Amino acid sequence: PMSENNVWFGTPLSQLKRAPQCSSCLGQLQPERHFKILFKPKFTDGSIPKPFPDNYQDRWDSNHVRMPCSSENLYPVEAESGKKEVKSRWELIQSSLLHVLSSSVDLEESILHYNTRYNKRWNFEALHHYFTEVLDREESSYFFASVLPGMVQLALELPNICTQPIPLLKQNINQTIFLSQQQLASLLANAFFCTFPRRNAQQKKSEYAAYPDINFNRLFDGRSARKQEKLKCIINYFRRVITKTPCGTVSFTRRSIHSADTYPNWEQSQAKFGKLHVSSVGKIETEGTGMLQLDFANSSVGGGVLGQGCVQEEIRFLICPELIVSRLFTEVLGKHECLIIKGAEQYNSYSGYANSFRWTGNHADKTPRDKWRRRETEIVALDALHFRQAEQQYQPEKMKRELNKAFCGFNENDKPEAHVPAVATGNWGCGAFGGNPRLKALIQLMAAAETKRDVAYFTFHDKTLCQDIHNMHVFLQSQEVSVGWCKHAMKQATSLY
Ligand code: AR6
Repeated sequence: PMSENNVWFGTPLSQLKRAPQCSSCLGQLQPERHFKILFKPKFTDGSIPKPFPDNYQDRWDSNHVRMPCSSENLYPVEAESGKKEVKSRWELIQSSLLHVLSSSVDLEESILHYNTRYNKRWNFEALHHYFTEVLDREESSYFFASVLPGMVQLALELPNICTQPIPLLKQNINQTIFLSQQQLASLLANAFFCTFPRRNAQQKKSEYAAYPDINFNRLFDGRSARKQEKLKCIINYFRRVITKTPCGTVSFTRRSIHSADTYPNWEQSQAKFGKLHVSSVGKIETEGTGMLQLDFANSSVGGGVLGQGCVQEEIRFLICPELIVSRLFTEVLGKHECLIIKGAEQYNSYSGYANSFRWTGNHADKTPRDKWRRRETEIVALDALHFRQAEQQYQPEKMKRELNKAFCGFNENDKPEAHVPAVATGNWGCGAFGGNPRLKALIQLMAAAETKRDVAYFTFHDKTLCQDIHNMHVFLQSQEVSVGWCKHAMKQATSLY
């Protein structure tokens, strides 16, 4: 039943597996070696999960996030005598933020008070523009009278909200961190006020050089219209969480498959292609609810969300700002790694893309929660290779890298097939990263076949691509082509590269 006007082909979306319908029953949430749970995993209806342990534990080392409220967080200040001395930076932060802040100029001054080194280097143009030109006077005074004090309180409550040291998700270690949405909000408020220590230095040798930046100073800088839309998303998020603290949780899992023999021997693979829904309309985050949703990531997760970037990954992080917290503790992804985030809530609606991206208002997320209080939204951050020269992507080792990366993202070890939701994806690595969508579609279909997942593929308005991917899939299925044969054929076809 195909015509030129078809917007989708293949299996109807309604026949692909999604959570929660396909989910297996979760056991009791409890700490394990690779599970760090920062709250008490006993949930009572509607209440906010309580931090665990009861009292703040300070840990100032290279395996944990260095917290702004640590007693070891010291800062040089000039004493009245003119002599330099070191003071508790948290005290400095508290006293600056507890001033009455009634304009963005006050806010800038406060932030710089404990970031004096950046006095001349940071610029707050976007922030000033937002509060003087984008918001009208009334909206602006509402922010400084009602929202900002709530944000300050949320930030300064950090030692009562995040009591347990937060481990860093370092390369080559499989680990999951569970945080409550309240904890995420407090961490994000601190990021907004640029309080995280050691995260501003940009040098190659600085301690966090292999981590994304987390303090929001970059978001405040410059004149671009994009920043104004980003600020609308962020401020709406804070308005929401200070009005009503969300009671859910979110988990962040670093999955690292470093042993080569865990990867399929692609050329020997007998796996057959599964179901495909391919559509030129629809988006991963809307039509793909309950599926494993791809984040077309940068190895530094979140990419340019705090800067100029405004494509798939950045937009996802802006509509679901809790994702931004991953930047606090996720070391740059290695080639055999991905980050899986379960439970992030969507707070913002949007339209457009890149320069036409606009915040279009608040979004009320109705996604059900699982037994561990996470929204049934699963996102996998997968960084494709960035091809500056198109021919490079056909080199066998590049194709293998992308196959293995996709495998790492899709693989749920031994979970029975009935319990793995479909993958919701699209032109992964084919925008900013310059990949060929026909090759990348095939690579993703192969990895999905190997991990027994069905695929929902959104071509983002490209009807020809939609038809082509469908035709390719029909051929592969009707000829009962195996993944191994396919890999072999790709090698032959690209032997010139
Ligand atoms: N749903 C489905 N498809 C989409 C959506 C969506 N919501 N948004 C975009 N597309 P790109 P990359 C399609 O360029 O090439 C970021 O800065 C659309 O066709 O975001 O992997 C990251 O941080 C688009 O052209 O992904 C990385 O640094 C295509 O997906 C870098 O970009 C690719 O989107 C990753 O670049």
